Amino acid sequence: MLVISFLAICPRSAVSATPTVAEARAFMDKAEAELLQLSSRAQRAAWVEENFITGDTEAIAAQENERAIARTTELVGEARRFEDLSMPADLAREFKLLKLSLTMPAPTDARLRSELTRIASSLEASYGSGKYCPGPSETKCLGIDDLDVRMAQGRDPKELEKLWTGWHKVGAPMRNRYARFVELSNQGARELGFPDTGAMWRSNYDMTPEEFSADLERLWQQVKPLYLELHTYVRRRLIEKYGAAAKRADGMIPADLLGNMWAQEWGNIYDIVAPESAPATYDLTKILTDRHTGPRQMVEFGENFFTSLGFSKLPDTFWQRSLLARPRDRDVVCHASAWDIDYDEDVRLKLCLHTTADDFTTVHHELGHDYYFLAFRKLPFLFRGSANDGFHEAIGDTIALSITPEYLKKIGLIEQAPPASADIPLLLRSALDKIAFLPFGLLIDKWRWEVFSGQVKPADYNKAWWALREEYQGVAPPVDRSEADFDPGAKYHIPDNTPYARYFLARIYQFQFYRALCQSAGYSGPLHRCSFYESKEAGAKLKSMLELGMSKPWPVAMRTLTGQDKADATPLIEYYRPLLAWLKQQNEEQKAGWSIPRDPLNAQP
Ligand code: X8Z
Ligand code: ZN
Repeated sequence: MLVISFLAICPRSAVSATPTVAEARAFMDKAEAELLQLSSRAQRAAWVEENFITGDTEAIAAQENERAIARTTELVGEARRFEDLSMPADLAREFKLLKLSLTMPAPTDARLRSELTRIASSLEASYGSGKYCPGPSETKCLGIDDLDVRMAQGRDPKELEKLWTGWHKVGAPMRNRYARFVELSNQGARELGFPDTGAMWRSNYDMTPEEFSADLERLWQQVKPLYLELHTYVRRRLIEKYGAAAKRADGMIPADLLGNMWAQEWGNIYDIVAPESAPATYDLTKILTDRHTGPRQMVEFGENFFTSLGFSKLPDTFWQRSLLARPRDRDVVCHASAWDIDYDEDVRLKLCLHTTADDFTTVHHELGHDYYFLAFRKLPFLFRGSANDGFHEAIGDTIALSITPEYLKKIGLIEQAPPASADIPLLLRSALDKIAFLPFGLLIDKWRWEVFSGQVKPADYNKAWWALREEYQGVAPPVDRSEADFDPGAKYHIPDNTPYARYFLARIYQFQFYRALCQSAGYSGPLHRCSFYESKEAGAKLKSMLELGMSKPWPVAMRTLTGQDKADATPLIEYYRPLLAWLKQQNEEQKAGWSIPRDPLNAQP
C-alpha cells in the first residue's frame, strides 16, 4: 500500500521506467563503494585462509566470498534497468565489467550459493595441504614446493615416476566436488545470461567469445612450428640420456622427464639437452645459492629492477605482511600469488621461495602483479584490473626477459658475460621454458571449457585431460591413468578456479611488450640480448599502460605500449629466430611429431 501511494505521488522516483544517466552514475558509484568493501573483506579472509589452512579459516573465507558474490549478483540484476540507456563510454564500460566481474558465478539460491563457495574453499585447501610422503626411507612429507625442486633436479626415471605419481594422488578426492562445483557455477553463469561459466570467461576480452577462441587458435598456429622443433630435439636428447625410459613408439615424451611436475616448462633439464659444444654459461641457481641469497634478497632483486625504471619502492607494509618462505608449523597454499588486499597500497606476495633460477623468475613475475595493482589503484573500482587478464600475467615476465647476461653482470651476479657463441645455448634454455609452455597454456582452458559446456562429462574428466595433453603437448602420463584419477586436480589453477588462457596470452604479449620497451630504451641489436634495465623511457611507457588499468578495451592499452592493437607472435618468433634455424639443423634426420591414439572420447566399440 505504502509503495503504491508513493508511486502515485511521485511518478519520477529513483525507480522510474526511463532512468537517466545521472541515476546510472549514482548507482554505479554506490555499487563500486560497496564492492570495494566486500571484495576487500573477502581478500583478507582468503589471505588468512591460505596462510593458515584450517577448517575454520576455510569456512570464514567461504562466507566472505559468498557475501561478495551474492551482492555482485544482486547488483548485476539491479543494473538491468539501465540496459537500454545510452550513456558515456566509460560508464557503459563499468556496467559491462560489473556483469563480467565474477570468475565464479554462483546461483542466487542462497543454499546453493553457499554450497558452491564452501566447495571452492575446500578444493583450494585440499590442494594447499596436499603432500607426498615418500615412505620409510624418508620421514618428511613433501609439499608441492619441495616436489618442484625434486622434479627439477631429479635424474633417476624411477624416482621421478614416484614423485609424479605420488603428487598426482592429490587430485582423486577432488573429483566429485569438482563435478558439483561445475554444475553450481554453471547455474550461476546461466542466471547471469551466459550459456556456461567457460563462455562467461571467454566474454571478457572485448570481442565475442567465438572471436576470442579463433584468436587463440590463430596465435597457436603462429608458434606451433617452433614448439614442434623443440619437442623433436628434446625428445632425441632425452632418449640419448635415458634410453628406453624416454622412448615411446608413439613419439610422445613421458611427462615426468621434463623437469617439471606438469611438463609445462622444461628449463630445468637444460643440462640434459644443452648443445654438445656449448661454451660454459652460468648457472643462476648455483650463483644464488653460493651467495646465500635468501627469500628477501630474491625479492629485492626484482624490486630493484622496477625502481631502476622509475617505479617507487615497495611500501613498508609489503615487507611486513608478505609471506616469502614456507612456515614450518602449518599448512599454507604455496603456489606463488600476488595480492591486492585493500585495492590500494596494501599489496603483498605469498610464495614459498627456494633459492633457484626458477624462483628468481617467479619473483619478477609476481612483482609485475603488485606494480600493476599499485599503478591502477586510483581508478574507479571496476577499472582496477589489468587491460585483460593476460596483461596482468605478462608484466613481470616482460621484466624477466631483461635478465640477460649483461644485466646480471651489471648487478654483480656474474663477472663476465658469456661470449656471443653462447647465444644459442641461452636461447635454448629460455625456449625450454617459454616455448614449451605454449601448448600447456592453451590446453588447460580447452579442457575446462569442454567441462563447463558439458561436452565432457565427469565420467570422462581424466580421459579428456590426457587427450588434450597428448594432442597439444605430445606428452604421455608415465603410468596408466584411469577415471579413478583426477589429474586436473593436481594442477593448482583447477582447484583454485583460476582461468588459464591468460598465461598463454601472456607468453605472446610479453614479447610484444618487451620489444616495444627495448625500442623505448633506444636498443637496436638482436632482440634476445636487450635489457631495458635502468631505462626511464621504458619505465614511463610501461607505467602509462599500467595506469590505464581496465578503463579501456585492451587493444587501446596494447596500442599505448606497442603501437599494435592485436596479439601478435611475431616478436616472439623474432626473438627465437636464431634458435629456430639451429633446431631445424639439429632435427634434419628426425621425424617430427607424434601419433595420438584413437580419440578416446569418441572411440568406437
Ligand atoms: O600461476 C602462475 C604464477 C602465479 S599467477 C606463479 N603461473 C602459471 C603456472 O604456474 O602454472 C606463472 C606461469 C604459469
Ligand atoms: Zn601471475
